[in-house]
Amino acid sequence: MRKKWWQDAVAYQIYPRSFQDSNGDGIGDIPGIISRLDELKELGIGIIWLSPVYKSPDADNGYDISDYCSIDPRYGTMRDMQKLFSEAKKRGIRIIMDLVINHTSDEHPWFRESLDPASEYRDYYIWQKPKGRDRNGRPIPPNNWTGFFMEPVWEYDENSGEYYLHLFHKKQPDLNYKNPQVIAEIKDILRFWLDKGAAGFRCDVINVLYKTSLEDGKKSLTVQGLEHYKSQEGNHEILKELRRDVLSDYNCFTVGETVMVDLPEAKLLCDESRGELDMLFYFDHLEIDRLIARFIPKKFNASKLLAVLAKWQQGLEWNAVYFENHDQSRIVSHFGAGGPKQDNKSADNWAVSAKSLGLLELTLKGTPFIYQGQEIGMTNFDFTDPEKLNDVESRNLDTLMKKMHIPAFLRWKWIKASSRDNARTPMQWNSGANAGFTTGIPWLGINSNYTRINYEGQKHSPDSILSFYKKIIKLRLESECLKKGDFIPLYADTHIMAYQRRLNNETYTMLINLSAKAQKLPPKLDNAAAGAVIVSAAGRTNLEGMLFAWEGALLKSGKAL
Ligand code: ISL
Ligand code: CA
Repeated sequence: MRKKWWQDAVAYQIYPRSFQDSNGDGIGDIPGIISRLDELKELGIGIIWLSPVYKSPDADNGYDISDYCSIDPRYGTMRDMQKLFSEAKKRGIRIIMDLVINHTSDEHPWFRESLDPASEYRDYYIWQKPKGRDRNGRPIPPNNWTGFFMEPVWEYDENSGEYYLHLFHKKQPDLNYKNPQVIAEIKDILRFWLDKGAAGFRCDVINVLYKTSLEDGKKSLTVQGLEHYKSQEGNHEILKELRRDVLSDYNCFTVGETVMVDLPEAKLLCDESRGELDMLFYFDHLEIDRLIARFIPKKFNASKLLAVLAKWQQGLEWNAVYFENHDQSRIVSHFGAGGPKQDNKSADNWAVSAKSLGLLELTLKGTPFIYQGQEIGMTNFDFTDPEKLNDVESRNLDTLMKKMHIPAFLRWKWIKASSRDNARTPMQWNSGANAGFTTGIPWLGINSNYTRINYEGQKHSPDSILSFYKKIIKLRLESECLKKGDFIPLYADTHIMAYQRRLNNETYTMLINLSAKAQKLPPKLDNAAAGAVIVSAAGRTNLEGMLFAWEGALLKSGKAL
């Protein structure tokens, strides 16, 4: 039996370039992370997921890797990395690495070699002849697939007269998982990091590795062609092989980022007896108020949120639980009072909703992942000039929408809602210059609200969002019921939702108001709401039959209700 230590910890995602700069070049780095480990320990963190720090030309901020076994000089050295492992270990914190193996950078030596059709590396990537020629003699791409970044997925190489496949940026060519040599290389990379001290991996887009066929896809508004490579049998086989041949030799775990995954697929990917992934990140809950994945905002409804959460909480043995990451909006700007659709006027509402959403995340079953800055209620970016956008996805989206003659105000509205830059603005440590992130010029604009929202300002205030997170993380870590108890949905309407967590004789009841108006609790919840209030985001000890605006409250009852 594997001891599943990852089920007893709270994880924290670090996006290194935006966390803490140590040398004034405006880019966060590994020594910067080391200097902040005490803060993470104090928060109660047991696992760090480190977004990529490998050598990369940065076409997609490190998710395009040109050397899997070396550290990009901007982030530091391998010695720094080793120090990070050991300093974290001293504080009881394990580190999982970001495993980006669907694609490499086009500057990776494998791809460079692969440009030569005669090279043994040619078959490391997916090269295809044109389908034919058009009337002007121009090559026609091998199929009709569309990609994740709103750009063509086939890039033509004049030299060899063939195309290579890239589901993401053209500087991110997809590896060919029909080639056993590729899998052998990946095993070496896994071993390299596990031997250095990694405690596992967050596996980037891990359900699209295996392209069963390269036939045309069904017409689709989102990613066309998906049915030929999403969660294929060949993909399951690869995951099993990596577990069997490498991962099982170590005391480690994997969390998959699985794009467009549905519950039946997820069940297979996480079924313990199959030996593939330990848990996965799904996207459904963050898309309840969005159209076309996360691009176009639509109305929020709490009962939809509860339905989606319940489906996954009850559908899988163990979930990876998250509300934010480096690709998503800040949760307080998305479901909370910091968002465009909500009342942004009152600082109280911002704080109460940030706390309530934290309470919601930390009272779900699974391993919670907190994203840097979430614990202080950081909000979406506030720059107003599209020129300031860094995210390649947003920039491509803007170009595409321009071609479709979508007016500028609408383009900006949608980009503001969906841009990955929302989560990528630098961490707000204090109210000093550049929010204490850097002494130089930050690589991406710092949100001007840093004088009001920052770590230092919240550290010593017992009522702050940060102090609240510390308190509920502690509560969770001490409760088997909150970590592992069953999830039972109780009630939801447009604004409020309620659920219980139960284990043996213990019952916790969670009530949350996701609206800007106070809400009466329905009579149906009389019994559930009769328990003792353990913690309320509005600081109350007695609910008196209602929830304040944005208030979340956790109650405890001696027995199941
Ligand atoms: O969120 C998305 C789909 O709506 C995409 O923006 C995102 O690219 C997708 O979730 C996959 O994300 C991961 O792989 C990408 C990288 O750009 C992301 O940062 C990473 O999290 C390619 O490696
Ligand atoms: Ca730096």
